[in-house]
Amino acid sequence: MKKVDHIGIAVRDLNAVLPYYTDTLGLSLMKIEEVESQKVRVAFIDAGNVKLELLEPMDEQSAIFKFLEKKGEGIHHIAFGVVNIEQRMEELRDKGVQLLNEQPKPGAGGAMVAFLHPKSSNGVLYELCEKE
Ligand code: CMX
Repeated sequence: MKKVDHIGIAVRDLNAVLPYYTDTLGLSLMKIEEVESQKVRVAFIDAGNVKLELLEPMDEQSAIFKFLEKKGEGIHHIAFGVVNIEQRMEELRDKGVQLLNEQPKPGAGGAMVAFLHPKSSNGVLYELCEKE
């Protein structure tokens, strides 16, 4: 678990914030997609050695909706790229880390993802993310 794959950032309105990333910061938009399983519309921004994942809630059931209501826009999670996500999850469980998923779920970009509870990660929501 040595590589950060992306940083998730909660936003209220994807279309409204995109020009800040592309025009003001001069970064490239890689793609926009809807992730039904997480109820989010996401844009991936190429930030060189890491991606920024802008997350807009699709509805009020989305974890991002609740986050925005409580904390407002900002950094939501940090995702580690992993190989063999199920094994990583088992190792972390054995070390007493609380996982938010029993099994990996389909995430953005065709990845399988799982989340670690911020309460057992010193206040940070971490994601494990395995690409095919
Ligand atoms: N980072 C750090 N702490 C967070 C947090 C975050 N993103 N979201 C919530 N918390 C903290 C809250 O501040 C709260 O702490 P206190 O009890 O000290 O106030 C605690 O976690 C519980 O938070 P809550 O607002 O009551 O929210 P829930 O318990 O309903 O849910 C969480 C929190 C993390 C369990 C839930 O959001 C979750 O299951 N997340 C995983 C899935 C997800 O985030 N999906 C969206 C991204 C999808 C994608 O990347 O594709």
